[in-house]
Amino acid sequence: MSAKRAAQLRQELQRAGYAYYVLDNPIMEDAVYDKLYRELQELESQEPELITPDSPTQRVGDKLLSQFVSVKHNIPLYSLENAFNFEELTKWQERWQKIVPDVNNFNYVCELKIDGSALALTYENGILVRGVTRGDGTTGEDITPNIRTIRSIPLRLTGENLPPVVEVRGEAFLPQAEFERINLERERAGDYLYANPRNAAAGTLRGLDPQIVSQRRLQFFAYTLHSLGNSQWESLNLLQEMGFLVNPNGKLCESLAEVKVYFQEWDSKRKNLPYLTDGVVVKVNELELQEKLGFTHKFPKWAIALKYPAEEAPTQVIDIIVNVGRTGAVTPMAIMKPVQLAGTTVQRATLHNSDRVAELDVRVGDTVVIRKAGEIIPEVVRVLLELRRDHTQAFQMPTKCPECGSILVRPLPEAVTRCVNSSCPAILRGSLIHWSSRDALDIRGLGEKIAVLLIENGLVESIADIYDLKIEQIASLERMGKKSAQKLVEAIANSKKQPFSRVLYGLGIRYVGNVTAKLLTEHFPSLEQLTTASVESLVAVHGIGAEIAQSVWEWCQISANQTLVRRLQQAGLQLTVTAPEKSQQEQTLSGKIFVITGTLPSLKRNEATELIEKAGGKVTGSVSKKTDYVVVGEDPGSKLEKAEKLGIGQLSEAQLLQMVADEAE
Ligand code: 1X8
Repeated sequence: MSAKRAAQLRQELQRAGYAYYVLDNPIMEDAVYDKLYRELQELESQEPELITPDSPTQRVGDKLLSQFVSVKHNIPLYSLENAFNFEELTKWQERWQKIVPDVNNFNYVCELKIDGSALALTYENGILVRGVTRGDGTTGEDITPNIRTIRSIPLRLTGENLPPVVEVRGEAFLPQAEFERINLERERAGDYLYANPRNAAAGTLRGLDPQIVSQRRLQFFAYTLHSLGNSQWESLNLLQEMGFLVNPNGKLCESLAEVKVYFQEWDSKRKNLPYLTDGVVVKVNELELQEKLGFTHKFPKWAIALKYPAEEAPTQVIDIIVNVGRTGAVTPMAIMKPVQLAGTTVQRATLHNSDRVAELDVRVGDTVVIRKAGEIIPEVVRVLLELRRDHTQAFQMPTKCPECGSILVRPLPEAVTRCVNSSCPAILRGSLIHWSSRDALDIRGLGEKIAVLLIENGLVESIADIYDLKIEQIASLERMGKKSAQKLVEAIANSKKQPFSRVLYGLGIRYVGNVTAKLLTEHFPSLEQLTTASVESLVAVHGIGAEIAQSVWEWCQISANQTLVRRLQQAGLQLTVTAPEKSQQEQTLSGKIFVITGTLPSLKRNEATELIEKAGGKVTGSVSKKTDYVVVGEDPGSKLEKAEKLGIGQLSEAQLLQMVADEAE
């Protein structure tokens, strides 16, 4: 009686789990699942002989493991040879074609290379009996109890006429969001952080407590099937039929030309995936041909990994300097041995602030890992302490401004150290560069080099001074001809025609980005009105928060700023709105729809909403196909799941702030 009931429950729970974890298409309410699961547990505890190894209750063992046993792979589980460009890919083809000169009818299968941990699973009579890590390719570790916790790995294969022993290989990995959640948890617990999802997946799989492994939502993409089928493409289909999760993005290609297209297509598309990929695996499709080609002592000859340029790279710190920005903020920077990173040569990385430097404990001479996240300046991710030399010294933040010598201050609770000397040449230089930048007065030819020359030669002590510059003065500067001097003077004169909102943005008032500047000029159509406005009347403008209002008001109280404004007026700049300015156009997030889920690390939800709206975006409450981005915080809800399902781009708070950076500065 109860045996039959147990079998039915097992089957039904298996079906529901498969629908949920593999098909990503639930067929049962969570509460119903839980109820049935508990019923099965109950039956099994009353009659332990009812327990089968493929019962859903057997996913999570309650025994702590002591250590893992080494197991030799029947067929080596080698890593793949890498190709870093198409030339190397072509050479690979030439190499294998030499081995089989009479073969001219073949295909390739392209699959995304998942940044995880390779596993070999053995099924006997359809039941999972063993799971082994790659190890050194010849021998791995038997981690079966941990592997059983991965819900997208079937404990029993589906399908008829399966051979008595089936071996399946694939990649266990952590989705990016799960990786971040785990690291956050570890940070709270004071544990060291995993450097990337791959390390986190590998570390998790080798953990000795299956309960903990079970809480980390590892996933598994199956990609290799031994002893069945005639081609890789067929294998992928068979694996799917057996109940595995197979990455849906594989493609059958007829030539390297098609492989290239696939590779390029996925270079941008992969950024929207919820897991990391670092390249494309290219395999000869025909299994018979694969067998003929065989292996070198390290790699299969019939497959290669075509890698995307690394976004992280090791290099060495030559020096740590501090940079003083136009707001006086002092930023420590690492100067490094030049290194290739995501396609560009990098030799500087930001260390953000003194807290971050202390946390990293980065020192001159250290070997560090740097990373490029999006478009921003690369950052130092961590120090390879094992490679630290003797006699290195911890970095000390200077107490005096390296440019003007005045004492630096650090107004708590800010993490930022500042030079507060308003006539500091670094601040003047930064202000001038900002003034002439594209979104401000757009003065072509007045970049960093010229700004430095003008200031060093005493020609400019205030932004307003550039409007008094004479052609001869500029022409007398190092490496400046008469012609370029003439052009620069013209460009400066032309900037007087720029609208008031650009002037306001150019002044570089804290928190007044170009969007806020436009908003302010709409409500205060002259600088006169703006400088005499009260904090209350500023806050009254929809979209202007207390911080911005306070910042604007304070700026206006400073007499040096009042002098600057007067001089700009005399020079003939536009300090009133002449033609109506549109505020909805040219905004960074114009037309983009956002959904926020979870608790963000620093912004409150209404603050994030405000930021997005100020940059022209829209925030809605639920995820749909129309959503452009979800901003993901801690403990994200079902919105994230839905977004993942729809393949919608995800942003961290930091990335959101990056997107709206020029609004918030
Ligand atoms: C490693 C990987 C392979 C695939 C995806 N991701 C990987 N990390 C795949 O074939 N789809 S194959 C492989 C290996 O053979 N070492």
